[in-house]
Amino acid sequence: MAADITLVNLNMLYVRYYDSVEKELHVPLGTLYLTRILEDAGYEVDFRDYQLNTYDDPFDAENICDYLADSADLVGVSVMANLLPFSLVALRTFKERNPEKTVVLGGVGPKSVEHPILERFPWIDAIAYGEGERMIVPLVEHHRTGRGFAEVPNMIWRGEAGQGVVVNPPADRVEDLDSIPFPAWHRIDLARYEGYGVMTSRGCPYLCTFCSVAPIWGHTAHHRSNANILAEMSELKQRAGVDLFLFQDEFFVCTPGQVVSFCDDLERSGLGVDWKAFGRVNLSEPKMMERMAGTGCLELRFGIESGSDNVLAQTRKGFSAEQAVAVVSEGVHLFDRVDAFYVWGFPYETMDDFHQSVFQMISFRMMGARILPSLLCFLPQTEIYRELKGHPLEFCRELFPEYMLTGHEICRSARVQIDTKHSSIFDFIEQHPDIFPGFFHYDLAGNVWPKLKVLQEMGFYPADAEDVELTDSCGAHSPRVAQATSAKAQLTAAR
Ligand code: B12
Ligand code: SF4
Repeated sequence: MAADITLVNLNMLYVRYYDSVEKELHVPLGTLYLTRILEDAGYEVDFRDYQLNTYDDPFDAENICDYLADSADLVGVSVMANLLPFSLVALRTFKERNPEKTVVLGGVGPKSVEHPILERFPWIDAIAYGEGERMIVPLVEHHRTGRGFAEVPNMIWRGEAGQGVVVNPPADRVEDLDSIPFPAWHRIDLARYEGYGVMTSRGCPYLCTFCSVAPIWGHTAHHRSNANILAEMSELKQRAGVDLFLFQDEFFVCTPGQVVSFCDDLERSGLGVDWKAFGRVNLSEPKMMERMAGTGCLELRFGIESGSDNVLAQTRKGFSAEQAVAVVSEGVHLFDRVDAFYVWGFPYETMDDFHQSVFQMISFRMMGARILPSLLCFLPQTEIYRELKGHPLEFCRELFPEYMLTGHEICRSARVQIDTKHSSIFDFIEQHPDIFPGFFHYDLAGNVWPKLKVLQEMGFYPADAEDVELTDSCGAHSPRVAQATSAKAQLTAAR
């Protein structure tokens, strides 16, 4: 029997550093959640994880066509912003060869640019927004029965002639996250993966202006119960011996009380596993961090963003540089590793502000924290992008915000190199700055280059291939436990 839908995960970590390709297989949560929902409702899902492809060049339209050669009539593709250009280009070829198939995009990549995508690229039939659990069953059912998209919630689609782009009303958010069944773990060979992510919550109530996650979930957070999270962890441990979990949600640390209660329940469960999580400076008090470290948390990651109170205030970060210093100095004595994420290149970040960040980064590095700077990325759903009010951004083929790798560039230090045979993808990005603003920069000459020079001089970007060996490709998600760097780790090693 032909499947009711082919669901493809295109969310992947793939970076070419010098001569090597860094790939890290992470469980594809979004599409596995949807697969499970559909299976429970009696539909047949052809689930495919493109992370497992074996093509020499995974980012070639021909290979995507080959990969989808025997797909169902309805094809749903999950994509992040970095692979949005490639996906759009590749799906064009796919649709040319399969005009009868319906192509639906989903995931965070098309967020806030659904209209121009549907207006300009007729080979995309519709784009899903919000939580897929709310719309995936009606999508498949209405497609099967020929009713189209008109009554499917959370859909944006191209209407009949003259109707333009139609935005269907949103479904309510899922408030009781425990009611969502666990991802369809039985559809993947768990043992092949390195990163086992778990989402303990959805959404974040803060209003950081550069954030691309909180707007996706509408600035409202919902949490799973401890029992529900632990049941998922236990299932993964039983199925595949998973003993390191990556809590991928931004608001795991929501209140110290909640985190301590989770640690208590984790200890009581006797699971005996390690984990990593994201924290928030103003919510991370010493007792809570102590409890986390005592129950297997190896790594806590903070979005510090800037060492300048001026920038912190303008980005509405909700804490001060002094608070960050207090929390990081405490954290490095408790965890094997503390990650400190910074964003640089804000339009209003003066060189003075920037130097305050660099000074703080150096201090934290000396304490053993791992410093992860990222050049500001103007994703379309962010407030900081809207604040530009049309101020033109600049494109530079040698330099992308770390985020925005398309798969074709070779990273050399902070610079990227592009083989001319792939230059059409970069032409495509340049032709659509409103769809792909994340690849563009604010004031290269006055803002980006001078700051990058300082960061390179201070060793925050790898200078050569050897340095790269020492760098984790994607600090935000790394499933590795080696190379502990904190004051705690140094102390343990010295004993
Ligand atoms: C886990 C994760 C990863 C994993 C993905 C694992 C995988 N195979 O799926 C890995 C490690 C690969 C990854 C990599 C990257 N990531 Co990441 N990642 C996340 C994280 C923390 C959680 C994603 C997740 O699992 N969510 C849980 C599921 C349930 O939600 P979901 O995927 O959105 O899916 C739901 C809906 O979107 C919808 N849906 C999803 N797909 C589809 C498809 C269809 C057809 C339909 C109808 C609906 C639908 O239904 C789902 C259920 O409700 C998010 C932050 C976040 N909170 O979202 C960042 C995030 C997605 N990542 C981001 C980025 C930028 C990256 C990188 C590009 C860069 C980086 N430095 O992190 C890299 C890729 C690097 C490279 N060069 O290749 C950004 C994306 C921004 C954007 N607008 O695209 C986010 C939002 C974080 C951020 N702001 O920095 N990431
Ligand atoms: S940057 Fe972090 S704290 Fe700020 S809104 Fe986004 S997820 Fe929330």
